[in-house]
Amino acid sequence: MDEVIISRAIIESFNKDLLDALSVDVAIAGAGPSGLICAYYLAKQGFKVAIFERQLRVGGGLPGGGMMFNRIVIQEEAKGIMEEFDINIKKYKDDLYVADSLETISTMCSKTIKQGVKIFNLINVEDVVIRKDKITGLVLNWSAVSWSKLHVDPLAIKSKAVVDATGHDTEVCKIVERKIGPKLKTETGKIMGEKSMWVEVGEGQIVANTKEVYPGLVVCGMAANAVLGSPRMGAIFGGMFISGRKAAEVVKGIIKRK
Ligand code: 48F
Repeated sequence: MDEVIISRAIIESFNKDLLDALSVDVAIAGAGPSGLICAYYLAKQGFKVAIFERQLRVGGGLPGGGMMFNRIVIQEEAKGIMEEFDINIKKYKDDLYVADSLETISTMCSKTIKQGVKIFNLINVEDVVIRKDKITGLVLNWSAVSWSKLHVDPLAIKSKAVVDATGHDTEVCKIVERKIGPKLKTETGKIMGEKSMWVEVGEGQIVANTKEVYPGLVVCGMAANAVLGSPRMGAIFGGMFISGRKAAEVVKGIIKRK
């Protein structure tokens, strides 16, 4: 065993994947539940997908469950997605089920990677590439660079569609609004902003909010509700999952249109 061989194995293997990700069908910002599910359904249909996640770990808000009680609630409509991933759920009451948040996120992450999705953690999406009024890629840098505020120029990748799955922060849409002006497909052209918690309305609107908000850019998960001005919903995740699956269909439509 030689230290240099270990180093070479890591660098060569990672670089091969990163080079391959320079041109993908779909680039997703954020490896929370909606981003992972969107990626899974796209990869299952043969699309080449990369996710860029700025944290060390995947999962976004899911592992934390509700107020650090590591359980999530899902409703009947999302049961099929839990079954597809083979995640245990227990009926609680009426159409509500409870699942272990750690089992949920680890299984989703594992199955998404096994489906062929490349997930790059510790990489921050800091800008987009725009050509002829269309988003055509992402601009990336190491999270450590942005956190330490070092002045280091980023690198860029090309994609046929981009998904903003960055949750409450709607980071990609914020960049678009800042750089292009109020051109998002919302009432004002701007990010409408997330409203206070209202589970029924939030869960009811999230799927309709999952759409293309600028040519080549789709919003899903909590980002969809925040951009379109709908409420947050806390630790119920059915809407997030169904939004991720719908985003995959919206992206498919964009790619076919080209
Ligand atoms: O926040 P997050 O889990 O978003 P989601 O998939 O799910 C929302 C729920 O977790 C919860 C909820 C349930 O009702 O409201 O909040 O919509 O995952 C978003 C991920 O995006 C990453 C962030 O670290 C998180 O893991 N992220 C955010 N900004 C960037 C980013 C960025 N600029 N570049 C890369 N990743």
